[in-house]
Amino acid sequence: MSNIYEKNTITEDGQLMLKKAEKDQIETVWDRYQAQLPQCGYCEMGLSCRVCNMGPCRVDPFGEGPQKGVCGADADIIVARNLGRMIAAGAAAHSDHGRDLVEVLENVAEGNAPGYAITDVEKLKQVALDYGINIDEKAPLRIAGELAHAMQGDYGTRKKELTLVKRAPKKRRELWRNAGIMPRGIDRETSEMMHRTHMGVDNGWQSLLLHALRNALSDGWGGSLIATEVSDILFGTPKPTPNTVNIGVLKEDEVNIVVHGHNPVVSEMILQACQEPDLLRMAKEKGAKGINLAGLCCTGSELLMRHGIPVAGNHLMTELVIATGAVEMMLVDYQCIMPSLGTVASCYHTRMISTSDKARFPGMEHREFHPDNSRELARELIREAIENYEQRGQVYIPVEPVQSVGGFSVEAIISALGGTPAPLLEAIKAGKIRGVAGVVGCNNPKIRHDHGHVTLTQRLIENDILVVDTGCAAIATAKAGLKMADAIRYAGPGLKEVCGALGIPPVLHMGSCVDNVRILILASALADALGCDISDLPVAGSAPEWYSEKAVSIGTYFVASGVYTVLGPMPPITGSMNVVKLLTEGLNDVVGAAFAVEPDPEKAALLIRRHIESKRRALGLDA
Ligand code: CUV
Ligand code: SF4
Repeated sequence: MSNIYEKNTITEDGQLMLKKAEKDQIETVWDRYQAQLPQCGYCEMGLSCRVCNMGPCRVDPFGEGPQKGVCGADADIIVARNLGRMIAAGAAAHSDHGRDLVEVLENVAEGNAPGYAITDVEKLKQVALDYGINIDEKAPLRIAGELAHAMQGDYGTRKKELTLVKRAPKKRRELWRNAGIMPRGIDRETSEMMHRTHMGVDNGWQSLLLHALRNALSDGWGGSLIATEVSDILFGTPKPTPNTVNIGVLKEDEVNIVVHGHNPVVSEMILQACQEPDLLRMAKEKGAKGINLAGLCCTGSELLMRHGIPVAGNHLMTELVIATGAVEMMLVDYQCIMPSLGTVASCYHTRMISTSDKARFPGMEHREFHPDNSRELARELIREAIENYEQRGQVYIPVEPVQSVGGFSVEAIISALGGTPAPLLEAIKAGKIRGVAGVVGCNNPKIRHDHGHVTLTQRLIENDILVVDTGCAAIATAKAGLKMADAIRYAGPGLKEVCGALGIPPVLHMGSCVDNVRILILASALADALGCDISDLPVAGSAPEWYSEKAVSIGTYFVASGVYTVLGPMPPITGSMNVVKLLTEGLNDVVGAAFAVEPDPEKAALLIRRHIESKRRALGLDA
């Protein structure tokens, strides 16, 4: 690693853009990270508490200073409470995203959402059946209305168990009931987490952590699953589609529109507007060859999965994309949108638009999308973006895009397998594929950008472990060329043979962060086919570069669902060895899986391989 650019990121586009940003005097996430060092040691260990106004308090990890907060809370309580609140925030974010989709579904049913429609009627019917809705002789819109209503019921307090947990293996559901962690209501579990962590409520670190599992399960088998299913119903269930990735997807001679955030509710309407003939004509009149839509982060993955729309980068690339000077307009909704973006854009001609009623950003113009105005507003904004093309200064797009294939919903994977999971199971049984690993989550300036995702994934596929990925991890491996049609050359002999025969890459893009539930559904299908629980399978999860509270919720519902999960960056829990031990060992006795933490992806790959091989032995697969 010869220079700071190479130290910060493994990507060529990232390195070149960092150099450009420095020349343009743009401050990036890496600069601000450096300025924060050393970060607060108490907070890093989870030992500071701001829950009430007798504090803030901190516990001295060396045993010299205070060992208790003003209220008397010790390190175990403070660490568990802090972690619980992280999970509550993450679960709330995913589940509120799901709620916004349910509202669109409801508006579609009522005829109040021009431009939106029911795209996958089959899926609508199948999910409605899961909800016990009678679909006989009912028009799709009527079913959609009833389904939206039933889903809203899952958010509240009317149920003993969330509806869609029925998709988990029977043994798993029994385990959740026995452990007292069956999620009941999506909002309820988050609300209860906030209640329990109020001063003077739950001061048992074990009971706090158990509820944290339930809270995360309400995200994974509730809010996120609803988000994915309703997105498929409204916008289509993804099928394998070719696409391109990295900053090279921006076009020098076209109007570049970038969508960033999470909810396809906005990005899908922008996509429609970008394809309108009159707007394309207008772009040509302004001297552009066309309108080029590209995505960032998870809303990028949503468009990539369903329409093969290119993705310009993942989390740490979002500032650098603007520094190309090539972006006419960036539209954001919510989550993972750095509040610095408006400042970066002020150095270029890029217009920054915030679109959600619940998310504002400095230096952005607020143009609010609602189901009834989305179509019109999207067209209006694209028109303004085209106008802005004339304001462009110098443009720097230093790389060529990389080819990749995305769109691997569970339905698409099963169909690639010929209609049943049996061929995948056979390949696993025969040992050609040793197991399956989900590699998910964010970027974090604490880890060299994309190094964790790409290195871990390479080591796994070399060793015949099929990788399924989502979110920023999925964009990282796509940029690294691991999802090209001929990426099987990087795979071990068994995986290469199986993927080659099926015509799929060894790394399958399964979508955005809410789509992590697709991984759970796939795991459940494998467990059901083998007649075992998820925790018996040769599968593992990993979040090599995670940063967000959502990722903590995801990791926790993976583990609570029985998936051994290796985190890259250490969560703020090291102030309590009791909490660390429970999460990394004790949970095995509760949910049959636990966390590990390993920032070095080479070592993380060994942990995962060891885990997968031990599960294979336990199932008698290599006897
Ligand atoms: Ni939702 S949560 S940085 S965009 S994956 Fe990317 Fe994914 Fe993490 Fe955010
Ligand atoms: Fe301090 Fe207790 Fe209040 Fe936390 S809840 S800030 S530890 S007094």
